[in-house]
Amino acid sequence: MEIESELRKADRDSQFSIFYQPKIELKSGAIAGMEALIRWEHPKLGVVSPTEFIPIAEETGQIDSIGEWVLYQACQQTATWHRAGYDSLCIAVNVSVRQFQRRGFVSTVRNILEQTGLPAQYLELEITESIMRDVSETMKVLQGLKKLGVKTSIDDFGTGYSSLHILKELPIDTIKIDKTFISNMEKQANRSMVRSIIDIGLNLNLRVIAEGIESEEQVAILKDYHCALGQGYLYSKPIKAEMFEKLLADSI
Ligand code: G
Ligand code: G
Ligand code: MN
Ligand code: NA
Repeated sequence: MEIESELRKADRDSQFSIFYQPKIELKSGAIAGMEALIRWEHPKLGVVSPTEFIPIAEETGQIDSIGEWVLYQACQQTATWHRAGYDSLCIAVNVSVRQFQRRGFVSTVRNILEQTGLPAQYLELEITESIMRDVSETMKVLQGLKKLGVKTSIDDFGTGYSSLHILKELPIDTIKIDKTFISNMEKQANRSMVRSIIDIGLNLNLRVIAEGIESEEQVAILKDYHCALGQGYLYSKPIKAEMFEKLLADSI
């Protein structure tokens, strides 16, 4: 498979980069943090989307080292921004199930925090609902991360293997409402769904973030439902670090 072998050969530091998409406090409009999203530009293949290469990397196991690379870069960049004065920014990093369940994952995270100097409470790991398939293993890892002080979030919430019974037991911090619910909010049924998800989150003392926000109408509804945080093209697409710095400078 071409992608697999090209991925193996890829010089990370020259072909991979990380884009950042801001997370916004809906009430104030302030930037609360950002999500790190990997980008791969191959000299011949051009830009390869993560939706294409991440599943392959998950199958082959390459995700372990790619994921570590992302985590390190994202923590290092955030620590740099903290030193520049933006010291309340939180960084969210996507973690594949395979990576999350790999032995030693918690130590890897601890080492990266030590190496980069980023305090643990400013790191959030985004994992999907499929981690709920192996509750006892998931519980151990989540407890290890919690002990470290790292935050965790359930990404694409509402689209996957989800059990409210399990959700209630997991030591997580945030649920991230999937963008498919947000994009269809002009329909009453979808609005009710969004409202219910937010209420579940609030009742479980979790933070709730809506992703895929593209209009002011959506923001107004989400604020009305007491959703604290949002993310989406209305605010910004995922952008390069230099562009993100401009956004930070302009937002003061
Ligand atoms: O940025 P974009 O919308 O193209 O991302 C597409 C998909 O790739 C999303 O599901 C996103 O979570 C995933 N993705 C992006 N960066 C990473 C990463 O660093 N690690 C993992 N595991 N998934 C990522
Ligand atoms: O699975 P995950 O939530 O990590 O994926 C994030 C993906 O969603 C990224 O590829 C990002 O580019 C995309 N995304 C972010 N905001 C929006 C938005 O407002 N609209 C749409 N359609 N996609 C978005
Ligand atoms: Mn995500
Ligand atoms: Na998502």
